Amino acid sequence: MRALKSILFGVAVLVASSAWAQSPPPPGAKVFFSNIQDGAVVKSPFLVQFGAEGVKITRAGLNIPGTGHHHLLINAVLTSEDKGYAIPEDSHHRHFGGGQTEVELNLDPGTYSLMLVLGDGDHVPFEPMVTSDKITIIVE
Ligand SMILES: [Cu+2]
Repeated sequence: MRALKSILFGVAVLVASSAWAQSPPPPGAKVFFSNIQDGAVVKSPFLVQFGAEGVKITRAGLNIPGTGHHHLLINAVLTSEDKGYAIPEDSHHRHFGGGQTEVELNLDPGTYSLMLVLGDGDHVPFEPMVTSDKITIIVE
């Protein structure tokens, strides 16, 4: 089932990559970490909560104006080359296509960067991108 899901996701990414343009973000949309700050020292497992303003967080696939869903980048960035494409899905790019607004992370000890990126119903970042600040955390 997991394999089928990732194949289906891959197909969706291919379709999204070729067929959909980027949409402008909802006016004034912001995303941010609401319970963790830059420089935080934590122990796994720990909860990361995603805040949003000016956008309604929904599940993926709806494509209703004014909505989007969260993506969490862990030790990753999106560059200008990623613009216009669906955000990849892997351990560094986590999708919350169910409309989730938090996640419990279980990371090995180390230093990590975390950043939120708001995506549209097709998992494509808005243009201009709506992201949180990129924060650095230390997992003990
Ligand atoms: Cu997504």
